[in-house]
Amino acid sequence: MENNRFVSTDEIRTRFSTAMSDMYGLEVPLYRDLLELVADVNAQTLGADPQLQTQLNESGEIQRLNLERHGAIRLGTAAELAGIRRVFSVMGLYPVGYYDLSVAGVPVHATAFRPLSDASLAANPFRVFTSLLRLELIDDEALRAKAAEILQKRSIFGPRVLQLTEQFETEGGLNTTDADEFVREATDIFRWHSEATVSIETYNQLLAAHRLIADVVCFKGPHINHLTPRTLEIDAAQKEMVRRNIPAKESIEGPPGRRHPILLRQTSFKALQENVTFGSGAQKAVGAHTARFGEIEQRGLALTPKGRELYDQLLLRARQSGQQGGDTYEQRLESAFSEFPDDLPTIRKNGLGYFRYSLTQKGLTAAQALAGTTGDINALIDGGLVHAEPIIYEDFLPVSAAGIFQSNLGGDDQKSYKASAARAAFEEALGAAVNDEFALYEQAQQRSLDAIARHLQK
Ligand code: OOG
Ligand code: NI
Repeated sequence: MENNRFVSTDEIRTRFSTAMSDMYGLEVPLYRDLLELVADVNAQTLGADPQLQTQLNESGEIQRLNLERHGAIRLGTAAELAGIRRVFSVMGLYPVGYYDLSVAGVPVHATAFRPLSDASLAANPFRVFTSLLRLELIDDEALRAKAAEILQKRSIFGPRVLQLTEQFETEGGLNTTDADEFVREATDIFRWHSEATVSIETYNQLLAAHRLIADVVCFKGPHINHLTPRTLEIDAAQKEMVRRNIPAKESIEGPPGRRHPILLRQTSFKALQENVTFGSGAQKAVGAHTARFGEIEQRGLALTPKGRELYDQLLLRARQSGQQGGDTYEQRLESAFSEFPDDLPTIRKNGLGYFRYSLTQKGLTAAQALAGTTGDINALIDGGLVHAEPIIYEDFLPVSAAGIFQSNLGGDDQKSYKASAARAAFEEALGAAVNDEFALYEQAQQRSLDAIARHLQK
């Protein structure tokens, strides 16, 4: 009874992701065009593929499809990251995975805040790629100190969002009115501010060190830099972007197109130039800043460590074979990935991906007869008693993330940092360990197997 006073964290997340989408749509109208495009492509894809429609209906995926989005934010200090962790936990978002972007010449490291349980992912899988700036990677000592000082002075959280977060933590939830207020206040953290907090000189200095440093340091808060809807057919979405005159990037990131999609594939439209006012009084100046963009993604099967290793290997091969031959990147990618099996039984039997198992109608009827047998899963599948459904990848591509960063910062300068993962420092700033994504998929798979075993034991 007690808990009925509270709305669920899933519900708060849905209200939040809707509010964010509405806000971003007002800030970046091209994002609304993208949503429309994705809805059109999805409707067309489903219309043309009744089998896919049935599969999405059966797995419940269909319910979340139009709600599904991810966003990305970039934070400046450890305190901001720790605060964001508390705010996000009110909406059932928890840190998963560690992403070291220094390998790609981007001075940040990151985690993905996302729901963990099957039920919460099904209710609304909204996720936020959250980066933390690594000032220690700025070589110029004076500039580093200046950036730190600017960041120390800002407070990205309003008092009310912190109060409501604390109330959630002490009381165990928020009622519907408080949840609405929380959502309004939390959305406000990620709003765009067209007035920079620094002079144009400081902005340019930071921009020269790295475009991303300027993006994080010079503004009042961590503006949401993109929101990404999920499409069922990214090749069609990419073509459609071009047809509708949306300034799409040249190629799709991630694995090539396949019959059975793996991990995720992403494309985007290029970052917008937006007017910004710098400084005040006599120093006031008008300039521009490039940060915000639009992105579309298609999600596929979650890979096991073995599958991920094969993926990394093939991707590297496609990239490195660039020098020789006249093939396009797409062709090289296709040819490298011909080594990655593209039928579900082979993927499954080779342990390359995660699956969710369930008894079929036939299996449910036969369960009594099978009672007490140990149930070799492959035999049960071959006998048509058990169905294996790919588990969808809920995370981000490290390499793709870097590509997206690079292509959307607006410049083509390639910085390089000595690759230096600093996971321990990141977790200390976060105030918690990040969850292991492989363990989460493994557990989801195991839970489905346990449920079958329990059924057979009855
Ligand atoms: C985040 C880039 C990562 C993705 O989809 O891989 C990302 C950023 O630019 O801040 O969103
Ligand atoms: Ni993204």
